[in-house]
Amino acid sequence: MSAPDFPAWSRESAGRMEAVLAGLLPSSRIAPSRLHDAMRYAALGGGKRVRPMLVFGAGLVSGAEASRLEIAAAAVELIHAYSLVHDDLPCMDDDVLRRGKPTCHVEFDEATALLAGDALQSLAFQLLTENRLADDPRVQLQMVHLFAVACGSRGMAGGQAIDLDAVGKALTLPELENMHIHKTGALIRASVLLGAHCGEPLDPQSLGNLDRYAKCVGLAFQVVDDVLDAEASSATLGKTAGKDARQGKPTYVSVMGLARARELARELRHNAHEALAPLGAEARRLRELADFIVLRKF
Ligand code: GRG
Repeated sequence: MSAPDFPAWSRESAGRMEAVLAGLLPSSRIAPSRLHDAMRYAALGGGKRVRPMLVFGAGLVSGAEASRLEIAAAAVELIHAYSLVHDDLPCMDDDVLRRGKPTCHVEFDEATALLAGDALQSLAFQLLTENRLADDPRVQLQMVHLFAVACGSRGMAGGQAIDLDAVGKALTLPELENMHIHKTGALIRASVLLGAHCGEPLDPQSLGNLDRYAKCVGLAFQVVDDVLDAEASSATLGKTAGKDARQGKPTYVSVMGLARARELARELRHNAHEALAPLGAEARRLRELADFIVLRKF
């Protein structure tokens, strides 16, 4: 039987992620119900599930078992969901729309949203430590470590701090890139590396190629996000469009203009493909994901 095309594969992957998360998240029937309800609200029923797909795609390169990849993908998506809940809070981006529905603090309340984000983060690490993800426990420890670094002050949370500090400032291109390498890129890179480590050990060159790919798609993701923020409607994006410009946040579009930002996304896609070239047919889904990230309309 031939492999499914990318739309079918991505639909199947997103559906699988939804089912896995629904089974792993605590039930709303269990106390504290309101907190569990908010966690499920934030993590289920929406999102493109790009990061889980990167985990699955990288796992195909290293021949990883599906059950291991599902846990790694769930951990990454829980961290992503937590970051969105906290990012939307009044003390940060103060947003009311996410994934086409009211943000978590609007649907529940600020304190519940804060706790839901905290608990989603803890659950992610719980999953990585209570399930076998690699044959060698030292590799698994290394995976938890790289994930913790990617989420923390030298990764996503640090990127968010740089972002908050940048409001109203004119950043240079290297400064903007540094912010996004941390804020968006770190978790995307961790997704690819976690997926790869779930399988057979890869040689350092292959791991290096995957890392280069991840850095390119991480940056491309943000460049495209900025282009869409400038071009698309809130209805298409499922979140408030045009907000960055209104808040005086530097973006790729404000720093280099729309045409050059589009060109940069194309260059990064090309570089991502180049990084995958030595990995052969097993890297097909990662190649298609780079295309999806750059060509998406939402
Ligand atoms: C609060 C610690 C902390 C971090 C927040 C990632 C992040 C840092 C904030 C998200 C805000 C944002 C809009 C960032 C730009 C890029 C991005 C991560 C967009 C949202 O990701 P998608 O498009 O969302 O993958 P879906 O809903 O499809 O999962």
